[in-house]
Order: sequence, then C-alpha cells, then structure tokens
Amino acid sequence: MANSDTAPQGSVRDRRIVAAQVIVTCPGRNFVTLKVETGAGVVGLGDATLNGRELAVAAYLEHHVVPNLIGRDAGRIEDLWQFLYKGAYWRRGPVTMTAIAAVDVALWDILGKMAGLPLYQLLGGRSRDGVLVYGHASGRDIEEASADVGRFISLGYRAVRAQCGVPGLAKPYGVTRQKNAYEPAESELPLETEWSTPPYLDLVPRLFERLRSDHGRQIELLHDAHHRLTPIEAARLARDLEPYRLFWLEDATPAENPEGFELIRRHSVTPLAVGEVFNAIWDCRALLERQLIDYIRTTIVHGGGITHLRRIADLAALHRARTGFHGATDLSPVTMGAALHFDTWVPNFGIQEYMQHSEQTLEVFPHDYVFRDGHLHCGESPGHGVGLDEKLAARFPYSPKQLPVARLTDGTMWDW
Ligand code: CS2
Ligand code: MG
Repeated sequence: MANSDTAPQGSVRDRRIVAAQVIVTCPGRNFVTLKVETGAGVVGLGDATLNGRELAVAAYLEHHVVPNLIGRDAGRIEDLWQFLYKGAYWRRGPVTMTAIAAVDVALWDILGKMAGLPLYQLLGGRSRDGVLVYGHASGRDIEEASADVGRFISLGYRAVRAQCGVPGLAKPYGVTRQKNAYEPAESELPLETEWSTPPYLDLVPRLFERLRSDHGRQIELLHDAHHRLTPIEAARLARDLEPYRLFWLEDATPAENPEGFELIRRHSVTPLAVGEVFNAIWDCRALLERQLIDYIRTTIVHGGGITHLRRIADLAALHRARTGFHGATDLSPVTMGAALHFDTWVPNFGIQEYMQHSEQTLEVFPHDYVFRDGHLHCGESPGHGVGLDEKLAARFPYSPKQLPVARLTDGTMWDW
C-alpha cells in the first residue's frame, strides 16, 4: 500500500525512500538537516533547526521519524504529512512540527528534482518578479541605529528593521555586539539579560522619529518588541509609533493570549506581525479570524513545512492578512531557499525577513538565490535550490548553545 504506485526498484522513477540521514553541523551556529534519498538516487534536503534545542529535533527524527520513512513512496507528500502528524498521537509542538517540516521540505525538493522544475512552479507558478526583504539594522544608541539604517539603504534595501540599545540596560535584544549580524545564541548556558519597559517605551518612538527625519518616508521601517510588553504597554507603543508609519510592529505582546491583541487594536492602527514561535494553523487561527494581526510570521521550518504553510497562508488570505516569514540566521539556508520559492508563488505575500548568513554557513550550504535591488530571487534549479557540502559540514561539529533569558531589574524572570 505505502509503495504500491512507484516504479520498479532501482529504476529512474523509483520513488521509494531508501535512506534518510540527520546531519548536524555548526559553521558558526548549529544547523540540523535531514537528507532523504530515493531508490532512483534522488536526494532531497529539509531543514530541522530549532535554535537552542537542536538535538531534541535530531533525536525525534532519528528515533521516531526516519524508521517510518524507509520503504515509503516519497511522492505521497500529503499522506506522509498526515501520517507523521496524526500518527504520532501527540500533536503539534515545536519539536514535532520542525521534524515534520524537515521531511516535508525534503520531499518537495525530491519532487522538484524528479520533475526537473523549481519548487515555485510546483506550487502554482510565479506571482511576482522578486521577493521584498527586510534587513536588520541596529545600534547601541539612536545615532548608531540611524547610521546603520542608512547603510542598509545604501546596499539597496527598501525595508529595514531597526533595533536600538536602551539606556541603562546591558545586552539589549537585537543589537549586534560584533561586526557580524546579531546572533542571540552565544553561550552554552543562557546569557542572563536585563529588561525594563519604561525606558524602552520612551526610547522607541524617538528612534523612529529620528529615522523618518534622517531617511524620509519612502523606506519601509519595521520593529520587533520581542514579546516583552503587556497588552496595554503594547497598545501605547503601537499608538506612539503611528506618526512614523511602520510596515509592522512585531511580537508586541506574547501571543498565547489573543485578547491582548484586541486591546492593542482598540488603540492603534499600526500594522501588527506575529507568529515566529507558532508551529501550527491552530496557533494562528484566533488572531487571523478575529482580524487581530496583519502579517503572519510562522514559517516553513517551525510550522510543519510547505504542506502546512499553504493552509496557514490561505487562512490568512481569507482575512486579508499577508505572509512575513521569519528569516533569522538560525533558520538554515535550506529554509531560506524553500521560503523564497513559497514567497514567489503565494498570492498574499507581504515581506520576507533576510538576516544574512555568515560566509562559512553559505559555503556549507551552496544555494542559487541572489539578492538584487532590495529583493531576493529564488533560482531556477529543480527543487528548492539549496545543497549541503557534507565534507565541509563534517569539519564543524555540534557546539551546544542556548538562547538568552531576560529578567527585570529586580531579578524577576521575564519574556526574552
Ligand atoms: C527574531 C529572531 O528575527 C526575529 O524576528 O525574533 O531573532 C529570534 O529571536 C530568533 O530567531 C530566535 O531563535
Ligand atoms: Mg522576531
């Protein structure tokens, strides 16, 4: 049954899964990749990286998923998705959904390679010429942040996220401390950072006032509050930012409680983006159906892959919400490749986050997407267009790292 419609074993059309391997590598940061191979020798790759919890997904895949894949038809993408989702009995959750995503993306990659078509073509074809992206600017103070936004504009970006140091707080979220892009997972045990809302609420409107005055009204500006505010604080910030016309305010308050977003909506018309920590359509449902957000951030690697993201994007479209996929550097180039094909096709596309990977990471994951004029362009090679140099990957063994935590200045644990 599971394999009844595939061609004879070993033939060029043999879609049976004959091998699946989990590859963990750390070219500067940890990535988990699933490699699936068919009887015809077609190889597909899926990203399975869950920042700070990488080995949990690797073990889930190795012990509980891979044994179920061998011998099955790689062409039955939908059925395998349902099998892995329903068949586990224990549904959803970031570990499970990241593992399912890795399988799903690897199978779409295989399908593209078998058909000789780029993934966006399998989804229904091109809806746009390129994918609008936003880069990550930051600075220790307003002055530095504005100069960094200027740097992104000079590189051709049309949309920039801006984060800034908060007076009196060490190690603020989103502000780079090296010359490389901001990388939060730096230490084996979580870095303890400090948080205080009043100086932040005072600073952020001044930051955006300055950015509009330095860079004009053409450039799209974004900001990430990273789940730190209570609903009423988030409402105040969203309202105070209105004169500066943000593209979006992200994760204004923790999203477990959709009522919090009703409160923000009551006070402000600043567009809201949520969902990078979601992993299933059920997490997105109330916020979308109640018209409480404008952009859904849930992306392929943590949201069950392309098969599930199509459903989330369709639900968003019913409510005129658009996609704004998470694209931090802890999502591997494999996710970026797959996301760009999805973005190229999806009718209700909004924007794609683009936090550039390091040179070392990009060498380990050869890819065919390119940045031009503020847009990323997926390539035309079959599948998602991202590979893995396994020899090089083997030179960078796993290195344990966790995300930071945040505490209020009196020591109380807070949302990071
Ligand atoms: C962030 C991420 O990119 C974003 O919007 O919120 O940097 C997030 O903190 C990391 O991906 C966590 O692993
Ligand atoms: Mg974010």
